[in-house]
Amino acid sequence: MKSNKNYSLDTRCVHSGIEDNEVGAVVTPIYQTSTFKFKDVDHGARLFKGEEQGYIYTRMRNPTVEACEMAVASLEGGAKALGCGSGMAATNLLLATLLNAGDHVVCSESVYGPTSTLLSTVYSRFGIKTSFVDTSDLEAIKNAINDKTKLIFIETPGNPTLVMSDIQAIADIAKPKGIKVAVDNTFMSPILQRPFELGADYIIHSMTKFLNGHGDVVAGMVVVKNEEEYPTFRKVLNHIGGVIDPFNSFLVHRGIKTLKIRMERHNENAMKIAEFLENHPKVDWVRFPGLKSHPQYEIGQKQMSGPGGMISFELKGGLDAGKILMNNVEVWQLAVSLGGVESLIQHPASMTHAIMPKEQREKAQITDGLVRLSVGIEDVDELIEGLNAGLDKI
Ligand code: LCS
Repeated sequence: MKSNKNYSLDTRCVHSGIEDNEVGAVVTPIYQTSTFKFKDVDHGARLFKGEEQGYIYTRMRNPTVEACEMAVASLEGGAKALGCGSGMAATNLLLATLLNAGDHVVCSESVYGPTSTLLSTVYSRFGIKTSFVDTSDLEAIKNAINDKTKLIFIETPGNPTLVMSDIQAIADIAKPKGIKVAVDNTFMSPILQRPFELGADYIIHSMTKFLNGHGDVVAGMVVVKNEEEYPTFRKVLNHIGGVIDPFNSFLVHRGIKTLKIRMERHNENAMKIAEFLENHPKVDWVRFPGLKSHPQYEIGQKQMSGPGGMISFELKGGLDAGKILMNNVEVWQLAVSLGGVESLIQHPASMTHAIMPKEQREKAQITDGLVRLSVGIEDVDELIEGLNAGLDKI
């Protein structure tokens, strides 16, 4: 898309990142090459010196990867994006670029398990301390900040509790203190939540989820709001490696074309399923951003344009009932990951968040009986029937 015109998200999903190429291909081709030929020695030297732009080596730049990066940067309204080999690689790139020994991070306590352990077991070894707090509570954030705080990392809605944090209010606390705000926007995608417009400085994605949307890729992305910060991020990524590859970039870029309509269907299906569960006699409680019973319902209404496809709930029979449900559902597949066209069911305490210490899980309200759904785009009545196949057995 050459024009600078501010196209709608619908149009950007289809067209962003597609650049002219020599043969006029409508879709950016897969440049499945590790390296690129120089015209002569001086040309190679100029590229390395940065005197001339061009492709050198795929860890540094690749046209297929760039097309995917441009698409995500465009959708998020950021200056640039950096494709990573997984969502965790994206989080690692963000932390490795921003933090120095002695720095302090404030992180949402309800985050994807490995994000929490990356900070508490890897970055802690380099002298970086993290306070895990309930970031839906602005006072808790203010109390956690100290004069070493460099970064507030929020995941909203948080995995798996769907606790929501007010991005704008958090940016308002951070900005006067020179603290940066990063948002993991994986659960919402740029279609449903726009962190840069709310004051965030960085966005990360596990593109394994909604952005790709088809359960066949592991990939991540860091998006930076300000162009000036991009070269530093690029340099760190070039040196720590962990880049996305051309084929996965192609697949994610293809997935993005249908992101808008997929998110609409995720919203609709999940809303109906959350209401069904909330009214079911065997269900104790449901957490879903679209339900008025959600403790941060108002925050969701303010900063999200849809509730998304993720639901957490607990059955009255706790973990034992949850196991019967998960072992007997139909259509739903018992698997981790999320955000794909296919509906998945899983048990966070023994699966995605098993790596978190039990006390930390309990503090973050990741109860042993919590069941998490990733609602896909199938026929919603059949999804409900599929859940009933398990619920009836309890
Ligand atoms: N951020 C969030 C919010 C996630 O849910 C995940 C993965 C990641 C980052 C890391 O992304 P990855 O490296 O896997 O691409 N969440 C998973 C989950 O809930 N089940 O399996 C993976």
